[in-house]
Amino acid sequence: METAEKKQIVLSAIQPTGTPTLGNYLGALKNWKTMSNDYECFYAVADLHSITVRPEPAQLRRRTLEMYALLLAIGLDPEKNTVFVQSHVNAHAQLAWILNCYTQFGEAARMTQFKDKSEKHPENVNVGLFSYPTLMAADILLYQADFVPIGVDQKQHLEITRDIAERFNGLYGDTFKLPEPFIGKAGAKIMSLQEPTKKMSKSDTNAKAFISMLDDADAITRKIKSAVTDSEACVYCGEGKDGVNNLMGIYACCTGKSFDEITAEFEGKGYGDFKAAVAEAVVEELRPVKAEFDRLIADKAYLNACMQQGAEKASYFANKTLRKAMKKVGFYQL
Ligand code: ATP
Ligand code: LTN
Repeated sequence: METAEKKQIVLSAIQPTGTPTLGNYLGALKNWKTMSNDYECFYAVADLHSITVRPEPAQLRRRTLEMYALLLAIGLDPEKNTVFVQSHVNAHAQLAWILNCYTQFGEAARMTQFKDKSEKHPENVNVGLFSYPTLMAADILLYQADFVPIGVDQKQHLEITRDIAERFNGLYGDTFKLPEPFIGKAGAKIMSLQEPTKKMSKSDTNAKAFISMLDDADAITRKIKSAVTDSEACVYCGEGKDGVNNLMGIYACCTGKSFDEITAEFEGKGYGDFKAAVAEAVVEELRPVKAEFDRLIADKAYLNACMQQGAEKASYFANKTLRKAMKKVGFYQL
């Protein structure tokens, strides 16, 4: 009898800290969608992580629902994939505690995101911010994930996840699969439209620096037209041409064209034509997502039902790994 080949497992998560940007979309979410056809996928709204920056409670609730709707709006099928909210699956916080005890203070202190965020929010350098990577490791290891689609800024957290898993496996025998990062080439790091040496970030105070996934066509076109470039007026990817490189990356991600093809397409043309084409490609890319989001966000009962189902499916898998880890550590079993 023919047996269906077991699919490899993918897990990723995104924090509900605001409307995601084109950077989040091209760097991470678009790959989530692509991978959802070929892998067994678990995708989470990382609400536990987001309280490290103490959001206003009503805002956190609203953003969690919106982020969940947005994940379905990009085309993730809640029947085929497991789409859930992290705090609905108790195992995440439970395994994170265990992993805290197998992580050295020094290795957590080396995380650049921790250093960056502590500098940005000196008034709230909490222990949750410090142990952020062990919660992320728990997210990943609970599902025995083979691949984790992320933007390049999260690579260090993937490395610490592997280190913790290896250490635990070394002490107690095989418990966790060692996950590989999956970093899409072109969209790995989309830069700010205003300061193209900085990553595009939804928390940027200058709204012209980022494109939100729910911006309308006018706003997208305006922001791309005012994107910082250089005085050369020649479309190719080169050193010191951060703004143009970034727009080329965005265009490549949206159209599937290579950098060489893009250079050829705009030979002899200026930045005006180039920017107009980039804007149109981005508008077309995001248009169906926004339409589907608007439809879904009006149907809270449906979203709640999907969340409930996602939480149950995720808990089933996560609890299996959690029980295994608890047994290995030596917790008394009833
Ligand atoms: P913030 O800017 O508020 O600190 P963020 O935009 O980095 O947050 P996260 O929720 O931390 O958002 O990231 C979600 C995913 O998007 C991660 O996989 C991250 O690597 C990816 N990502 C974020 N910004 C970019 C970017 N500019 N380019 C490519 N990928 C990105
Ligand atoms: N820290 C991630 C969000 C995140 C995540 C995860 C990503 C939380 N848990 C597990 C991949 C796998 C970020 O994007 N800032």
